Amino acid sequence: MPKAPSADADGGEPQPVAGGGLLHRRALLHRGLVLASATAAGTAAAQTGTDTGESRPPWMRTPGQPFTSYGQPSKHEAALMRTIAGNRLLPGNGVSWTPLEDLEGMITPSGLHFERHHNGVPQIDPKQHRLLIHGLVKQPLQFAVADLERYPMRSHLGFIECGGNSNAGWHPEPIQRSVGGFHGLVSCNEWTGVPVSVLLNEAGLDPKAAWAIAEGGDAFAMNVSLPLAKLMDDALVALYQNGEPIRPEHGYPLRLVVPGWEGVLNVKWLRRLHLSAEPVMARNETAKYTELQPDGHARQFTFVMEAKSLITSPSPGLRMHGPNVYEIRGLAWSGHGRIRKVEVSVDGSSSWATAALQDPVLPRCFTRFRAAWRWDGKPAVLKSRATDETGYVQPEREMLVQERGLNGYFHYNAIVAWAVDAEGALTHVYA
Ligand SMILES: Nc1nc2c(c(=O)[nH]1)N[C@H]1C(S)=C(S)[C@@H](COP(=O)(O)O)O[C@H]1N2
Ligand SMILES: [Mo]
Repeated sequence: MPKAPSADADGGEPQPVAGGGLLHRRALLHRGLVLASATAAGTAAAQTGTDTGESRPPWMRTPGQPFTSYGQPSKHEAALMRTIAGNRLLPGNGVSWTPLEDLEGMITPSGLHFERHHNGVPQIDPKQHRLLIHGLVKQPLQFAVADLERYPMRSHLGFIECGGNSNAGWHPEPIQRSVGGFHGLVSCNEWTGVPVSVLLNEAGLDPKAAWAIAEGGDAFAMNVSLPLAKLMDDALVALYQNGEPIRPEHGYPLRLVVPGWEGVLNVKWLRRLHLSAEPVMARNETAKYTELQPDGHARQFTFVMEAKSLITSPSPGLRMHGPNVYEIRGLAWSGHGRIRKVEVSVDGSSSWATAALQDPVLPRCFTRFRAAWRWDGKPAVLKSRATDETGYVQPEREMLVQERGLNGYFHYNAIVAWAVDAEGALTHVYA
């Protein structure tokens, strides 16, 4: 087999593949590369495993805790939590952010999935809850949750992202927050339920039906219009989140899941699908989730979340610990399908190296990327750039602002830059 010249399998020095010390994406798998953070094992008994009795740590000297009926995180991880930004007068209206910088892999734990509620979390009795399908159908139908349980199900492993996620990126000055506090209105879960197409086919579609108005069973009775073609393609009436019944804050007992499309369309506590010929022009598709562009026209029905990526580590709030080899870690996703490529730059876009994509790479789903970086201790500017399977490339901020102006509020997906100073501190910059 030909040897990759830049990632020497024999333990030689991995060679840079881009400016600033970015190494080949396979470099981290090779011997030659010492991350030098473990303490060298000495000869003390604990380090050789021959310690006994009092010399062992306390948790090895008494029996452990008994079983728990529902597991909880370690008490040492009590700081791992969502950041809440509720409305003072109406605490049920607001958001909570996922701490993206503290998580690994591609799945967001259910308890850390971001939240966006317009009027709080309804406490729904699943026995009383119904889903009504009506309007331009041959036969209106009503489903109890137990009825839906009997239909064939399917899972979608995918992200839900609020259309307003990352909107601080439109600020004239770069805001300084953690990755989660800036971009954490996106999370990735396994959603399982009944394909909407199965239920609509059972009701029988009137040929005039082109839209469905989905309504939630919260005190806001939030509603949105969805093109019928998307619902028939891959939308789900989800009952399960990460394998268990959906958490109350994410739509218990039923939620619409619309893969890759704006968060607001994923109606929680779903109670109605009203088939119609036209959209309903609800508040969340007219007053909100639309935006004025430089040419004076408003963008409306911007359903798909475009490709985006972020470096979650290192990132603002975290620190570099001296010159060394680091694994740059991040997340990429696209509402159009699979992520094809993520590139990383540590010299502010002068040069780019291709990051490794961790399997599985699924459509409309978080994709974890990793790149090896030998930091020499000098100031650097870190960026990541995603390309999806349609060939769409995540734009630099300047390009996005040129195209959309600064009246924007939604759909901010520009390349994000972190500056590293000589002390190893990170800040958000426009570069
Ligand atoms: N019924 C109902 N559905 C809703 C909302 C709501 O307030 N009520 N918020 C929407 C918005 S704007 C978003 S971004 C997502 C958030 O989903 P999550 O709270 O599960 O993350 O739910 C959407 N579905
Ligand atoms: Mo949203």
